[in-house]
Amino acid sequence: MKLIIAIVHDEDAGDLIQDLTSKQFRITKLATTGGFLKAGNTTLLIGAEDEDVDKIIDIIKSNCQSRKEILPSSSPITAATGVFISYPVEVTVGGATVFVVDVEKHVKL
Ligand code: 2BA
Repeated sequence: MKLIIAIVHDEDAGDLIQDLTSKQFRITKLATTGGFLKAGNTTLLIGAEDEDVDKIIDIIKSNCQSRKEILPSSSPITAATGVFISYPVEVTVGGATVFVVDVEKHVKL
């Protein structure tokens, strides 16, 4: 068994969850925050049989698109001008960031 940890954009999460659950995959949704942008994203925990992993990754791929996000960034106040300059930085976020890890034991009590 594997645990798939998928970090996806909040806007893609609803359709992805709908698609996964309609195909009988079990998921847990966590509200998470990206360390770099400090913006909300969604992390899904998906316990899956080994033979389903590629199928699930395909479903994630078909529901999650990459996006450009603008990160406001500021230069320090310069001694010469005393001016605080703000300039945007563009980063490309996702599709999805996916980790697949081995599950040593899975029990339901
Ligand atoms: P964030 O950490 O908010 O990162 C958002 C996007 O900012 C990243 O998109 C990447 O394009 C850029 N970015 C992140 N760190 C950067 C850095 N040090 N320098 C320059 N650009 C940087 P993605 O790579 O698609 O990541 C989307 C979200 O997935 C991340 O949100 C984070 O929550 C998660 N993530 C990505 N890689 C991870 C990893 N190795 N471990 C844990 N979480 C990860």
